[in-house]
Amino acid sequence: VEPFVVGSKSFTAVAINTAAKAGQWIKSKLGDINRVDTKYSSQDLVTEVDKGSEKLIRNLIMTHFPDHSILGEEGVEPGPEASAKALQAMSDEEYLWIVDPIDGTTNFVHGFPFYSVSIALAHKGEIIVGVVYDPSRDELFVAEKGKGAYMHGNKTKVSLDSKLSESLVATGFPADRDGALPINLKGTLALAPKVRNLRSGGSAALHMAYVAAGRLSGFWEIGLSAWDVAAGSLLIQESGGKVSDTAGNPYRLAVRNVLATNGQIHDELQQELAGAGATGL
Ligand code: 2AM
Ligand code: CA
Ligand code: CA
Ligand code: CA
Repeated sequence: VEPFVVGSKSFTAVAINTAAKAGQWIKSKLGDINRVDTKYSSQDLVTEVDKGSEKLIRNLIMTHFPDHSILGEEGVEPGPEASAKALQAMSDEEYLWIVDPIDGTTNFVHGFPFYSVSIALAHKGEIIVGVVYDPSRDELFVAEKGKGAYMHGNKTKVSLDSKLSESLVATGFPADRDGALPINLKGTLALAPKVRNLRSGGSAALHMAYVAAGRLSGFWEIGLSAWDVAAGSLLIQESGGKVSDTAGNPYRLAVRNVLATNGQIHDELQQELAGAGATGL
């Protein structure tokens, strides 16, 4: 991957190095968690490993780019309003790093090996670097605006599936049982008979990396935050796919209800969600 270079420092190199270091550290802590706390709801989990990973990531980024700003999940009050507000307060920063220190904390807590570190860099609101790292498989997905997306030196490309009936589609079951979950279940009910099959791995960032790599045809989820999606959105765009909100409006950092596909099935999937009344709150 040819990195963006500013002076002698490469944004992409720092993003890669930081995600890899955090991911390896997280993996070393698997099965060694003393306490699981809950945040917004009883399904919304956080561990000292989430906080430690975010600290490690912040320290590394700040060492290289002391003038840059960092928006990280564990630096923000829990709940959807607080995360939207935090993003809004920072969205005018020239360089903003958007960090999910563990995406898939529930999996991490249970030892289900599908979790990731997600790091994106936005310049004046536009994402220019996106990295998602899966420590369980040692897979690193990297995208640079206008320069393509890669997994370990190989260009990633979205799948060619052109119909829902030939598509493997993932979703996420939100922790918010009163709000987002019932909506997601409506969409699931509508789509399950139409697609080849559904999957739900439990890491939005990794699902998006899989859409970029052609392993999934599409993905949607209700009630996400910027750090779940930012890096994955660039991976998909640079792999030839499409990212929008579930109503079909173009992706932007504030999107909470995400629809991400190979492009081919985008409209069909969007119409099914809309028809089921499952595009959001
Ligand atoms: P997290 O593990 O970083 O919290 C699972 O459906 C996906 O939803 C994961 O990417 C998870 O990210 C994300 N998610 C967003 N909000 C959540 C919440 N309040 N509780 C749990 N998972 C949440
Ligand atoms: Ca979380
Ligand atoms: Ca997350
Ligand atoms: Ca997280």
